[in-house]
Amino acid sequence: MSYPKRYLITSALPYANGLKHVGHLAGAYIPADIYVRYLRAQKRDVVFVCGSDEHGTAIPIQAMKEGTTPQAIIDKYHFAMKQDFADLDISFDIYHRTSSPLHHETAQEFFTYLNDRGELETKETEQYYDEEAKSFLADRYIKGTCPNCGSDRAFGDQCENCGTTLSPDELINPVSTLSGNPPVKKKTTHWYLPLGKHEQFLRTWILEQHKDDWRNTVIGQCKSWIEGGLQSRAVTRDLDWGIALPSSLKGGLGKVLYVWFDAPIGYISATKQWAIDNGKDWKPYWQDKETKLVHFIGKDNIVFHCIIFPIMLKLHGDILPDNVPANEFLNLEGDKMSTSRNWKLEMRDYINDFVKKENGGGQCVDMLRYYLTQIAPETKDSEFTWKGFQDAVNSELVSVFGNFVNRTWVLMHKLCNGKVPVFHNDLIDDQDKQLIADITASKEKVESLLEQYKFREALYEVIDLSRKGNQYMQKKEPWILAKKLAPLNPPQGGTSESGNMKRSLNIDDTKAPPSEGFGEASSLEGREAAQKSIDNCLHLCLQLSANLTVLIHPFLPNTAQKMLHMMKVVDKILDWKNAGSLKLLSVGYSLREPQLLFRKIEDAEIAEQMEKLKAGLVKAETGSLTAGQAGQKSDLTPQASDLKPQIQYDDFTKLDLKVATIIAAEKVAKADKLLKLEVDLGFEKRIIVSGIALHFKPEDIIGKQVVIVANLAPRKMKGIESNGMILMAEDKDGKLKFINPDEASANGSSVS
Ligand code: B3M
Ligand code: ZN
Repeated sequence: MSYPKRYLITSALPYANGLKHVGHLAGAYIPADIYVRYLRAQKRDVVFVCGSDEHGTAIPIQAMKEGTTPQAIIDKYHFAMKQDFADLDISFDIYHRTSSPLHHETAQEFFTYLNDRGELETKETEQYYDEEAKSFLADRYIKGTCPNCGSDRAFGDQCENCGTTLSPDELINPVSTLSGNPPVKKKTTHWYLPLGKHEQFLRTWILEQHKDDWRNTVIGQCKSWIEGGLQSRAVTRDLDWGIALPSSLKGGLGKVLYVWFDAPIGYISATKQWAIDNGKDWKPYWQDKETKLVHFIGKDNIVFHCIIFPIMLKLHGDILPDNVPANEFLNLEGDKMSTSRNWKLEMRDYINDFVKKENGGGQCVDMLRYYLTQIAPETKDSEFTWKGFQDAVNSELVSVFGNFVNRTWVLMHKLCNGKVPVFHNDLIDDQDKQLIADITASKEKVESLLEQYKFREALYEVIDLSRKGNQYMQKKEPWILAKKLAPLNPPQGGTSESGNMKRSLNIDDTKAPPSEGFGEASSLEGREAAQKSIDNCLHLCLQLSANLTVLIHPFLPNTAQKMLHMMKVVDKILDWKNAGSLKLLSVGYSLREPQLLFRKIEDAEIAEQMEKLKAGLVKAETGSLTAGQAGQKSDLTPQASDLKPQIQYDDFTKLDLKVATIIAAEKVAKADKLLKLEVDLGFEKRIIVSGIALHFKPEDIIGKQVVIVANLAPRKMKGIESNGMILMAEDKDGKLKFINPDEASANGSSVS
């Protein structure tokens, strides 16, 4: 089989606007790391690049939330994310950042190259502009009323209440989030990448050439984009955070590259920086057809990596990705992971609670890597549960893999003087032959699965091989054979060492056969035969352990290192070509004492994590009115809804909040969402029109006590003057609820 000359492997560049959770880890980082470690073990020429994505509106929005500058935000999260990846042993060759001057230059050069060759179009459009802030407004910077559900907290790109995708023009009563003023329309010119021109190329390249080797989920998304009609995409923005357009460009002043134009170019600039740091040439990695480029991403990034970036690469004369093994999403305990609802497990939380704990370290890193690979959302969404994590660790890593290696070592020390015993060929039996066949076959199996990005199945094969080792040992029962050696080598029943051995072998004295066999074993031949059987069994189990070290290494690097230490061998043994060999450990070589590879996960640890998760959710729900809705979305979308800019006490006192009782309610004609309510304020009755008809039946709410904004300027809706606003919160499912006092209050009393 011939392999590509070199590999360039990328993981999605995470936005530097917040810490990332284990869903991201499972989607784009662990699979890439497994693949890269495997390629390195194959001695292939591979570079693994990643870095922080530091542009786009997500950054200044986060800065507003945290009351700081965009620069402070990217510095904070860039270094924090870099540390998280390092703590979880994601072995990037470089973790770069898109705010670097090298990246700015590279992205500008790329844009200029395409523009100079006439591959971009320009179009003049009208866009919302904030005259006070002197700034065009990105869609996310405009708020207003949703034309679909009537929520007054919709953004210019999407309503978080009903999930509808919007354009700023569709918002009713739009206001700028920068100044709070209604924005005005102003002409602006932008550069567009005409995707439609490349439709035929995409059809041939994806739908024909890659129809069999790309994942179905990826092909499916590409197909629906292509069939849905490819629109031109603006690649520039009016924004003051990002990569400025080249200064020579007419009309480019004050504009930046769209973040999704510059971010994937980040893979190229990261490669350049890696080459500078290592005295290499970056060009072949992006320009030589013999390079295999693979992008590891989550499913929400498919269109950018399979359609838009490849068109850019083609136009720029670069190579195209050979595969984009995108993963689906990982849910958590039955619900979508969500930053705003705090329903998530951040990498940092796991690191603090497990890896950095006294009994944590590398084994806890590997436990997480194991579980996330075992449940990897390769073909459909999957689910992280703490119970599942505990089961995977305790009943697979500890009881199968760890147990096999441990009992092999304990027995080898006990019965073979701590040395690799000889294999007596003349005594080979069918069980030995079967195990040898399994060892030899597993290399091919694991390798072929890894080459196809089937990491779940590949890991299963490795664990299954250790399971076969256990079964083999169970059949061979060296601990029973050991009894036949007894007269010459009496068991040290009372010592802690043999107690240890029993524990780790799960041997129960009461179940061991009685010692009548001893008489028979006392013959020299009997003893020799028993020793030879033991030798053969442990010889094979040790060779199998060495094989497992090679095979498990891409998945669980810390475990492999521990096993290397126990075998007193160096990294060289991890060469992939060693897998399948039955000569990895030389006869007579003495090995170290065993170390436990994995500890058990206790019930209490799981309970504690569940408590934490729930406590986080409670906090988020009480902390924000829109928390429920935000949770319906992937948290990769910026969530600006949680916190508004700070106000002064005086601003607050301008609001007149009062208790009132709904005394009449009816639907408003020709408006699905509106109810006309009459409320009693004690000192007066008045009419309020409210967009809650989808949530409440008029007859159900009469008599309810509510809180209203009593001094809101009157506004006409469907011809009816509305005098005030009713305060609402949303529950977890996005249903509206009234805010009402604990116990009945006097109508007209102030809320403060
Ligand atoms: N930062 C989106 C994300 O984190 C984006 C990926 C860029 S990859 C070039 O999902
Ligand atoms: Zn809506």
